Amino acid sequence: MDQNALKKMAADRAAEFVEDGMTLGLGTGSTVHYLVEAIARRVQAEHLHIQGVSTSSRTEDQARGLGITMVGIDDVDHIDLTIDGADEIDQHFQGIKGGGAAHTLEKMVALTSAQNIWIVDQSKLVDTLGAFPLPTEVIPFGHTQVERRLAAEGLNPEWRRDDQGQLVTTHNGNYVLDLHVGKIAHPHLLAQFLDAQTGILEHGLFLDIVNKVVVGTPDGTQVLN
Ligand code: ABF
Repeated sequence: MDQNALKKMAADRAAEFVEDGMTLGLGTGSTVHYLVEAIARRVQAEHLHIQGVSTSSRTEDQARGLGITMVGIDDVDHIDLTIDGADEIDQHFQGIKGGGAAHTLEKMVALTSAQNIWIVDQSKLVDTLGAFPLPTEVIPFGHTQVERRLAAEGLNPEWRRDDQGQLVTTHNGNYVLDLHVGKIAHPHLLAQFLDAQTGILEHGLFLDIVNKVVVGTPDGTQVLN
């Protein structure tokens, strides 16, 4: 069964956790693309009254186009449930996100949510975080100084570039610096270090955030709590 089929499996299962009346956080990525389709089907079939808060213009456009009411994060006083993808999840439910360059908005929405669910295919489950390069969002002013500082710490920073070799910019107009750090034995310590770095707006370590993980596997969907 190919990876997309496993992603769709997880997304379809996670859509079942959506309840009428919810304010939903909608993540970003290819797995979430399937999720938004599944939620839209339920909204139409069951006449659900929900409103969505997006984490990227990609998700916003897709959801609106499928008839889901979308509101801004500053138009709501809470989010009941956020469902998002992830790049890596370890056995302690710690994660790396940001492969889609949307991790700052994703973390803002996640931290505003009463419940968080991640939807992944089984390839995202790892013993230890770090095989996936850790994304950081860096403001343009002084970005080369940030790179120099992180390189001196042995974090192997690499600017994320598009197919034309141009620096990728985020929704906020910042750059993405991916850290090739290998196995992250103590993610909380690395998160604390990155949180203290002037110039780094946000990093992709999502620690102590998720409540439930829905995994697509060839043997069916697993819901991990
Ligand atoms: C998003 O989900 C990003 O943080 C992460 O990179 C992505 C996973 O992408 P996909 O679902 O396409 O594998 O939230």
